[in-house]
Amino acid sequence: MSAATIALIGAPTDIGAGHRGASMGPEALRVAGLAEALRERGLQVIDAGNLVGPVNPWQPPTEGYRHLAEVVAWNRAVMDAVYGQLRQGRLPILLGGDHCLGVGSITAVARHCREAGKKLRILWLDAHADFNTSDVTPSGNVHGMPVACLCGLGPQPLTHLGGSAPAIQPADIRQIGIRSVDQGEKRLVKEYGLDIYDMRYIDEIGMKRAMEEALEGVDADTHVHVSFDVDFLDPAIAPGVGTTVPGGPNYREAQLVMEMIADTGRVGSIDIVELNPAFDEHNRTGQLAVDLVESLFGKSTLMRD
Ligand code: B3U
Ligand code: MN
Ligand code: MN
Repeated sequence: MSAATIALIGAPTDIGAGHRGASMGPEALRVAGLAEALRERGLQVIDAGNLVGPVNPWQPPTEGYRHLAEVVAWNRAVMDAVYGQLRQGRLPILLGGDHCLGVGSITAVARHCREAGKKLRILWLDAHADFNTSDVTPSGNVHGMPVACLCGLGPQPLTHLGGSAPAIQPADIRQIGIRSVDQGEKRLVKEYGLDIYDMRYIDEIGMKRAMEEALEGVDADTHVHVSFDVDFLDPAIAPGVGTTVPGGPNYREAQLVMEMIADTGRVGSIDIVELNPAFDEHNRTGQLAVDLVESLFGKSTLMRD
């Protein structure tokens, strides 16, 4: 079976973030050789270039949100681009940009799955649960809210980006690596019954078993979407993000996560978000992200090829 052509989609914005610089993420991933690395694995890759959207006005929150109109505009562009690539049978990789763009990306993926009669499994790799609302957010930054928006909790233009709401059910998503959840956010994730594999749980049972549980039920009819927030990784190996949280997966654990996802053979779309070159050291976090995405496409660290 020939693998789907991969389409890289750049979304150079930090519109939902608390620090400037994630707008440079797409270029840092290109400079780190993402397309070339995947081609070397025998994959077909096209670079669809960068989307355009409003500049970041860098304003304080209004009614609990920073830059909501601009966030919506970027997410619309992302949704249309991701859906367009999926319709052509391609495997989109969204190069963010901050994680607010997960709303547009996953709304498109969910629509595609409905139309194709596929089950959806979202693997949300992140230090944060990203389940805040305007009532409980400590910052107003929409990159802390995309999972809530996708589950129907949030401002109407984001919850209804694809027409109807919610775009997904909490049961569609598994969150892995979580270690920073705000007070009000904790109550909400419990209320919505999110399946969270936090670092405490991973430390207790090990990454292998955690991933086996997170991937349980993935079968030939499942579309796996990987939403990879680079702050998932321990800051010791990935300093190039705006919001570092200590105690994340190390290099070996992160590789295992990617390899176990690759083994399903069901990856249909990916987000790489929150890479912030302004905080990086000679693009080492960008290079690590490329390395891990190679593993997501089957580059084994062991002799299994
Ligand atoms: N939970 C905090 C911080 C945060 C969420 N996502 C990131 N940072 N990257 C908030 O502002 O919502
Ligand atoms: Mn995130
Ligand atoms: Mn995060």
